[in-house]
Amino acid sequence: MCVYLKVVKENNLKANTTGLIKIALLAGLTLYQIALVDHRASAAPASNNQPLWEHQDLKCLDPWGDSDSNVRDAVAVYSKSDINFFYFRVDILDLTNESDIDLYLAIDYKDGGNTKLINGNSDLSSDIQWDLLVALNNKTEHKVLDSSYVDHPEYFNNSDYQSELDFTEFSISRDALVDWDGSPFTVQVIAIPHSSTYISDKTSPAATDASTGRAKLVLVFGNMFIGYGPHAISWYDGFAMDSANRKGERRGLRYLLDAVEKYGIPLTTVDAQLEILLGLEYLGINDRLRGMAGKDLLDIVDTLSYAFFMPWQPEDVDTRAISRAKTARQAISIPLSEIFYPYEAMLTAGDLNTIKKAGYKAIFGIDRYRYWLDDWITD
Ligand SMILES: [Ca+2]
Ligand SMILES: [Ca+2]
Repeated sequence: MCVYLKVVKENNLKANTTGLIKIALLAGLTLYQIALVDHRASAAPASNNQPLWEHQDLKCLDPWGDSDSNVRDAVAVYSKSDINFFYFRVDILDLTNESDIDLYLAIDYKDGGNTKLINGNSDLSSDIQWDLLVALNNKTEHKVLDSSYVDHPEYFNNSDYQSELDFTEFSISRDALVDWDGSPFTVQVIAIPHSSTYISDKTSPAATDASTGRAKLVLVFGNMFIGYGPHAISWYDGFAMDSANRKGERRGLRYLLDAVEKYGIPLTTVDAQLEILLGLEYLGINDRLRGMAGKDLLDIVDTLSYAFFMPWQPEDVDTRAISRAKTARQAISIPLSEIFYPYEAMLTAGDLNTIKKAGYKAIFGIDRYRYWLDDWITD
């Protein structure tokens, strides 16, 4: 398989999906997200017996690229609690072991409070009136300050920096919120270069009962399906792929489908061409595809091979090609998609009408190919 669009770190995507993924969706059609792998917050095992993070723990997204450095660019804030502790997680665009960062979590859970992060220093302020301030100074020192700037180390539970997964997590005792009435409270993260006098990044204040919903993540694979065998089954099961460099490893479409089923994350594929679907029928793979489509786990975008639908053909030729493909697809009980993918995204503006009249609600395009048609798409 090859990945046409390099998907950068997941959290970057969460912060700014549309900015990072340059998918050329064309005007003139009713567009909707094509995608559509729902993103889950990373459920990477937390260290120190901290709980797993789930997407509902994600309270706030913050833009990437709004900091003086990637190592201090906060992109997401999470919180959760159990009977003993409050747990927080902050995703950083590129947390490294060498990151120079003082991270503050301001907690506003009752009336009154402070905005200054350092007593007497008005350069460094939160937007909320915090009553409790957790300070993680350059990863070596931590404080839990009350509104009188008194540190309460007894309230600090633990912390961890995950430089590979680019987040830090930490927890404090529930007792730290003295006189808390139990209602949702507000948190804000501020990142500062260690011992500096200016703010690198500041997230929006977020309530602990807030939700960002689930972000959309687009992963585009090409050449996932192949319709001639015995190569085909290897393509699916991965036996023969790159065996020289990856001895004993299997990788192929099957494993992606396994993951989709295991985690219940819907998948849209764009390269199951008609003749390939017929090949997959012979191999029995379509049984699985039909089953997954029936459970709304799989949308196989309608597409045609080279020379069937082409931008240089008359409209009636393209119209007939689409129509016959739909008929053939229905004959093997592969559900039609509401999305059409022109072969390698080659099409002209005039083709949009043809596609729309064929009943499609959106097209899938790949920015990579726009140069073939003289830059007719812009970002
Ligand atoms: Ca940021
Ligand atoms: Ca307050």
